[in-house]
Amino acid sequence: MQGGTDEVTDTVEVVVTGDDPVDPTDPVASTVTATATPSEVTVGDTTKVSVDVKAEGTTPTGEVTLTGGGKSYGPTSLEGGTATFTVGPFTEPGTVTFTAAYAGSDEVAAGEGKATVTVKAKPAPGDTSAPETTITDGPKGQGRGPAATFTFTSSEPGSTFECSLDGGAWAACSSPATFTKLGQGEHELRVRATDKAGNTDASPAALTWTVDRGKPTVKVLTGPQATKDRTPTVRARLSDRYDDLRARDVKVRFGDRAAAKVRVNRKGVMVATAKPLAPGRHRVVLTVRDEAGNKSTVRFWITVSR
Ligand SMILES: [Ca+2]
Ligand SMILES: [Ca+2]
Ligand SMILES: [Ca+2]
Repeated sequence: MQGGTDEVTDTVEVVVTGDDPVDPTDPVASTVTATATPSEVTVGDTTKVSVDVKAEGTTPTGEVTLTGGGKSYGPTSLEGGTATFTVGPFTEPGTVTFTAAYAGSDEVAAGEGKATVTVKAKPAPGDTSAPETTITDGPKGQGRGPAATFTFTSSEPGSTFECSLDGGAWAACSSPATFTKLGQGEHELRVRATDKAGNTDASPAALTWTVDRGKPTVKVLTGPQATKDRTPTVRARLSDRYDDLRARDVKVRFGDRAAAKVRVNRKGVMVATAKPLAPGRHRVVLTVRDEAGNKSTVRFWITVSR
């Protein structure tokens, strides 16, 4: 390659004659403008960055490379002075700056421009499902206590709770919750959770229990009389306001021995039969305990005659 080209190697002597400089002509300055449209996106989105290269007196040609967000795009040829890039998708929220580098051409100098894209976090998906409420602890069955303590949970962390005792108005409560001065009889606690989005459990958790501070009533029907029966029978009528008393709730002793057999029918009539007794007087102790733990004891003598 000899003269007439722009290339200069160290084997070529360039001889300058006269005052006019030899080509190349000085390239004109470029103005590089990068624009993101849209410039505000959400995680997972892509966007477009268009790069315009302008120069006085000419429409620049050549290539543009775009870098930003840890990626490189292009090089892409200018068309009509413009190159367009699709960038993303963006993986995390923040601000990403893209640098458009125009490589320049024979006539137009290289240049750079920057565009900024703001990436917003994805909004939390709308929570429209209600939490589920569970009472995890509380009084069971029947108890004597005028106070009762409950623990409860929600299927959704951060939930708030409301409690309703015995059909009363819902009131804010938190676990553990204690209710005091409970009267005798059946009680019901209902608990419902509301999640952070405001959804309330439409099927409250409920627990029923009975406060019973009354002793069972024991009325001896037959027993304290003299008998020739070596295995005498004692009969008593048992009742309790809140408990259906069964044989397991009853203990009968004849002297120092437990009864051979104790039965309680559905009407609350107890029949206890002694193990064989020696002739003489024997102390009978009849103890009845209701589910809440209230206890009644009846004592009398039975005489077994010869
Ligand atoms: Ca929910
Ligand atoms: Ca529920
Ligand atoms: Ca009772």
